[in-house]
Amino acid sequence: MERCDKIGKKTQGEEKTVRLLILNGPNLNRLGKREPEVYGTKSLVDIESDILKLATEHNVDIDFFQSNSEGDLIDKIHELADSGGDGIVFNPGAFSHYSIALRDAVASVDVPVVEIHISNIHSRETFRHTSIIAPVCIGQVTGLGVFGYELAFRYFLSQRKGD
Ligand code: CA2
Repeated sequence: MERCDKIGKKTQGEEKTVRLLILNGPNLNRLGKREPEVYGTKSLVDIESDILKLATEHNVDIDFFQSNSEGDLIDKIHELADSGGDGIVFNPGAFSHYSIALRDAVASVDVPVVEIHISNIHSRETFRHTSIIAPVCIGQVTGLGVFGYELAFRYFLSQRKGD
């Protein structure tokens, strides 16, 4: 059974275009600088350039956005949805654990969202065990390191119309 409708739009030449957003919340712009034992050694720029390479190979229209501000993340979610985007790979960072406003933003759009965490939030401090955003996402990847971004990206690829 499909978890969500197939994504993407047919263009004239029957090629399917898919538009995805890789969205990162607070402090993720600091990746690679500290705590490599928890988050690995890659910077956010490294992660984004790996995904951009994949997106180019698979003809996916991709956008990247990181912000430390709740409101900017909310605006970006609305913007992607209102402009007919197909999916969001979202690491909400610490907002996962307490931002009702971000949860509401995800719930307010039709666009499927996959939540990702680099670390395993369930094996860390108790305050990280709950994501209040996860229940309004179609799924969550946690604890698989930065590979989680690629897995979520590939999930959306698998959902492309005609694939
Ligand atoms: O594991 C994840 O991806 C997290 O979303 C990362 C957040 C954390 O608050 C979540 O509980 C789990 C932290 C963002 C990055 O924080 C840094 C801390 C030190 C060095 C670099 C980044």
